[in-house]
Amino acid sequence: MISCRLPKTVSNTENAARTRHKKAAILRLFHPGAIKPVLLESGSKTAKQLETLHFNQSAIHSTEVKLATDLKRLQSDQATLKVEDSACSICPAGWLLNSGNCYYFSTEHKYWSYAKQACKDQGATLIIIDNPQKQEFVTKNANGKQYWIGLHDVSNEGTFIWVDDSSVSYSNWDRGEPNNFGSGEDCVMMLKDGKWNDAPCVMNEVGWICEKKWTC
Ligand SMILES: [Ca+2]
Ligand SMILES: [Ca+2]
Repeated sequence: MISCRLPKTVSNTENAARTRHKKAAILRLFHPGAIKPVLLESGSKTAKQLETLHFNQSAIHSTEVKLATDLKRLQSDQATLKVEDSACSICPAGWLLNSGNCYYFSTEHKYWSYAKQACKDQGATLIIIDNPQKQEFVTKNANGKQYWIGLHDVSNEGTFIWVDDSSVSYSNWDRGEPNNFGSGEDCVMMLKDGKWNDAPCVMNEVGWICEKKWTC
């Protein structure tokens, strides 16, 4: 006996059942009970993002405040530097500026070692005249007086050195000088016309010239 299998057909009853099932699934999905957790999770994420944004905003604000403070400090520093810079062209009261150095021509008159110490006390040294331009400057400002300069041969007779122990590369000796006259002359003074003369270090009644670099 031959059996004949007919293609399976979906009955109306099955179709209706499937439709009901789909509807039920959709209703479950959009049921307040199902939507609430989704919304809660979404709200939680948004709150977290807002919190992060707020934190970042606070950090930016703090940075802005710090930058504003830094800017004020820099502007203040700049103003101070400007004041100091303008002071760079002015030597202390009573000193003369020449080629980046300040010079003091004493009104007192003392012996050489006193003069040396007096300059040291002012953060300076007895002048070292190591070029003709500096010589011209001090000659012009000598006002017809004699001044001790930072040259001597105290350590080694006949070998003159400057107070910073440098040797002599430029000189402006008067005629016949240095002559180590009499009982000895180991300290050098600048005569009224700017020429140099070795003289007794203990000789009083001589002024002195101090020199110091003016730095900013
Ligand atoms: Ca001498
Ligand atoms: Ca002499």
